[in-house]
Amino acid sequence: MGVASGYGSTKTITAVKDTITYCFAAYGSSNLALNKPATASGQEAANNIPKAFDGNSGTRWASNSSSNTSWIYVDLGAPTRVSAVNLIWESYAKSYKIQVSNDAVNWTDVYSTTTGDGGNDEITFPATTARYVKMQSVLKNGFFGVSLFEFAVYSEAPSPLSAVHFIKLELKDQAGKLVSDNLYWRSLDNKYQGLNTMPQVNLTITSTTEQLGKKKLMKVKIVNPANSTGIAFGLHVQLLNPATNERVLPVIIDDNYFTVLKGEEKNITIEYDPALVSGEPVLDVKQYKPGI
Ligand SMILES: [Ca+2]
Repeated sequence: MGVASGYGSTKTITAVKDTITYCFAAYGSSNLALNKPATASGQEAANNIPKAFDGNSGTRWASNSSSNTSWIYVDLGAPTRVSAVNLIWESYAKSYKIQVSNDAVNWTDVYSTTTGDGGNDEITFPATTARYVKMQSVLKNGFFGVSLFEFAVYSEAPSPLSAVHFIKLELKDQAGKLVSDNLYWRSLDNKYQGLNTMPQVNLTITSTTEQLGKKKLMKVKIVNPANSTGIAFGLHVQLLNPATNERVLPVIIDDNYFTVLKGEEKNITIEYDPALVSGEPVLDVKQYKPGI
């Protein structure tokens, strides 16, 4: 399916005891410039420098100058990998540069344009290491100076999400032990049509069976190879009677209708009564398809 190009991107959150909610962007990396100290060629009292870095696209920095060459830079605190900037303009520069530096004196251009048209500029450039990231105006557009609602800096370019996408949440304790593991699917348009066009994935399935009193216990390992075509969504596991192709019932399966991401595996057990099956049961694993 249209798996987000950000597939596999992860975000680790260090939660504090009693912190029960945490908001985070479900894509790309986080904004490195958020609430970081910054410097500019000038500012308006009401529209001051921090307002370009407050994560609020309703507040802005204004240069308070009619100069063409206003500038603003953020201090990330330490040399940091950067490869993308997002500018949300109020009053834009037609011609401007993005520059980086490690001493706020010597600046290197990583991006420049002479055809700026304001709005939202999502800029990417080859990854580099820098402590300071600057927007240097060369030619403003409006009568007044330049003004930015937001100036965000990323180590990785934010990836656009497909309409339907998956969110995997893992909760680990301080020792790194997995406490809970949940997978969610979400649709930006509330239609979930993308689930119907996901490719069927070639899974590697192996099983062993052992006697468990009068019952038998089948241990099943389902692997979604790292180079597969995508996510194995909504896997339905059942045992079939080889003679009739009918389901063997009842069986006790410790999980069902689960999803296995690329490069991951799932282990389940199926307990059944061999008296209900003539011969060896057939293990049937089906991925979600519309209509079944
Ligand atoms: Ca703002």
